[in-house]
Amino acid sequence: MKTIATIITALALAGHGLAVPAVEAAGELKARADSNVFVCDSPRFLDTGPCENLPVTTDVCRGVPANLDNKISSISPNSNIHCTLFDEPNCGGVASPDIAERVENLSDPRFNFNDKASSIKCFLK
Ligand SMILES: *[C@@H]1O[C@H](CO)[C@@H](O)[C@H](O)[C@H]1NC(C)=O
Ligand SMILES: [Ca+2]
Repeated sequence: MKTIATIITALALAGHGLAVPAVEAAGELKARADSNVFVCDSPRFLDTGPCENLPVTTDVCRGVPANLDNKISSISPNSNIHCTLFDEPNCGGVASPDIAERVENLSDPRFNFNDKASSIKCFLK
């Protein structure tokens, strides 16, 4: 037979369980946006290596294409977004500092993320 304490604990846990989906549901209401991030193998967006205009959905992690994996040296998010690079797939491992405008050279000590990115996640400004 359940004691009063067990029932109260169960009710408290159930209350907590209800609160989590409510928060997530609120998050779902926040608009996601499709945008783009321009990235290049070379610093200064030079065409001495491949460049790509990557489609991104805000708040959703995406992988860096194989031809630019561990190679991105310059990056320019669209003006409505800011982005974080990650050195592992699925936005794992080490995260870069926030990238809110074009960065011509990811070797810059403020970023120190040259030739490291394997995934990227962007957010609406
Ligand atoms: C990029 O930044 C690094 C570190 O400051 C520097 O050594 C390198 O010369 C820069 N590359 C270009 C192309 O500006
Ligand atoms: Ca590079």
